[in-house]
Amino acid sequence: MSNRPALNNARTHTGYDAVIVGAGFAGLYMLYRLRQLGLHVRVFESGSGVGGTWYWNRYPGARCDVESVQYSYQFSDALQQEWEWTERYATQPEILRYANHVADRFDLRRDIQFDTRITSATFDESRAHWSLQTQHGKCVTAPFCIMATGCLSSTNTPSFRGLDTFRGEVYHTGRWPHESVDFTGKRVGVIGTGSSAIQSIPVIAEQAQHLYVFQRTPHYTVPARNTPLDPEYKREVKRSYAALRSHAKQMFAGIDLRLNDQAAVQASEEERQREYESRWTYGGVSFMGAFNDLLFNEASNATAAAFVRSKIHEIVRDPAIAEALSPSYVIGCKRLCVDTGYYDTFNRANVTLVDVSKAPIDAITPVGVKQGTREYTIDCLVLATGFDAMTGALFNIDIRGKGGQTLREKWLGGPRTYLGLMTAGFPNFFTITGPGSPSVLTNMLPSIEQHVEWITDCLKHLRSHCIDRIEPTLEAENEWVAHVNEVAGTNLRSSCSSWYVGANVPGKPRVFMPYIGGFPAYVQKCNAVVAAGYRGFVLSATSHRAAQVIPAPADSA
Ligand code: N01
Repeated sequence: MSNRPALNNARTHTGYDAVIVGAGFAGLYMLYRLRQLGLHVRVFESGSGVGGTWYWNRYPGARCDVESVQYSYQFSDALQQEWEWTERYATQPEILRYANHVADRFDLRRDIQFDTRITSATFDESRAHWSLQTQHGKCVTAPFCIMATGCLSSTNTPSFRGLDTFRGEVYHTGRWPHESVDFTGKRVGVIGTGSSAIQSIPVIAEQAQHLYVFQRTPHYTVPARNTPLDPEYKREVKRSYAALRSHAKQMFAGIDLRLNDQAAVQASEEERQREYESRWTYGGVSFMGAFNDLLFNEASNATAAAFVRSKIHEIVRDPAIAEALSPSYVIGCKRLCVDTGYYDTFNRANVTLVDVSKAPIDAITPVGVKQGTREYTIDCLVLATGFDAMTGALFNIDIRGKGGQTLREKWLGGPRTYLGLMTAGFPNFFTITGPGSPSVLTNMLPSIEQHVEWITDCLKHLRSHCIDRIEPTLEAENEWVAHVNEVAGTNLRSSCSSWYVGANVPGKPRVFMPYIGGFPAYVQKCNAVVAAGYRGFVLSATSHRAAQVIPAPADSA
């Protein structure tokens, strides 16, 4: 055992200073930082390898829609200088190679236990530690429990009648097999038309004998314009990485994007068309940066939505299919998708769009998908039906805080956190990119790094002050939840049925889960809380020290 100071007197010989659940980008970096702090840490990962979402989401065409030079860690300049991204948007295999490279480069694997799902986490008040149970019946203890379980990791499989009777293969985009899947000569059905479907449909269509796309709601998508990265561009990025990263941190989504600080309603029709056209040609999510009011003003938003609809009608030859593919709700409300050849795929003779918006899928039969009296015969079924976002992965674990209260009970009406980092009644329990933080509305990598660094600094602070317990006050939490809801109410993103509000999972409370105040403002708030001595948190020592209560200020929001 090393001579580093232990964080908690209650640590047992079987215990760790901290347990991290998940070995995706959040878990890997958390392990790296806590190890640097000298802590004895164990990571538990249900998969057989690192990478989290990029370990599981291996569906055809999977790639990130944040540009590769930005969707990467920045904590190590040596790492960002040595790693070579090959394309503007990295494919899933390339991102997974990167995650593996990070794990090896920083020698992280020796503290990660793979193929081990955590089934429960219980706070033991008398010993002030967390007891975690693995699927193999083992128990580990640690004073600190850190959830790096991801925002989009618990898959959503709708309860289609007869699904278990289907005789062909069923795949979920979020749990794609590791072996290669070949659809050549097969009749394939894809249910869903979100980001995962929009990326996989053009690739599956090229292989399949026939592809049926079952669409409940059309999603807006813009072209990626993916391309191999030019060596000179890469050299330039590497020369100026620090400036790029620091500029990105000042941007709303933590991404260095071209934003136009002009309102769409103030621009002329001609200016608007020019701007939208230029962004359509450039490609990617910067389309929504065309004007600064697209997510705040319905009339402005309608101009961008109409532009995309006009593009769909330009690309798709059959006007009825083009119309069926055209969304009518606010653009950007459901997450904007980024595609390569999606709309054009519907010009293929071997692709059929099936509208299930008015007449839903009745059942899956042994040989196909049934809608009313019509049955679509297929050999393979792809469920691109998304995730139980933000809370699903946490609820899959039986988490119990003080007094045996479960997280499920506490969040019955929707997630309640302070800063998306902690929740009252669950001391020493952290959620990396948890609900109530910007997370999924931003580039996940800088958001992960910011949370990991905040938690690391927090544990360092506790140790240097001989404090072994931290928990938000209910008052601070209530104020934060109210602020998160208030900000969401001002943004058009909360105006439709999306996974942001839990609408895709029957029975899930309709609450806008991420914080939509923007990355820079959020970081400022987190830093201000620390500068004020962990305002809104109760810091206490289990034994001889009196609790320090730092009250939440009126302006904690
Ligand atoms: O999931 P989704 P996803 N009957 O929830 C449909 C990230 N991501 O995996 O819209 C019929 O968006 C559902 O229909 P509707 C990204 O943040 C990123 O595609 O609810 N259809 C919808 O069409 C993304 O937003 C990347 O009416 C049903 C689809 O299934 C998030 O993950 C790539 C149904 C689900 O779409 C989730 O994306 C991929 C039913 N009963 C994902 N139930 C990149 O970085 C659901 N649907 C590029």
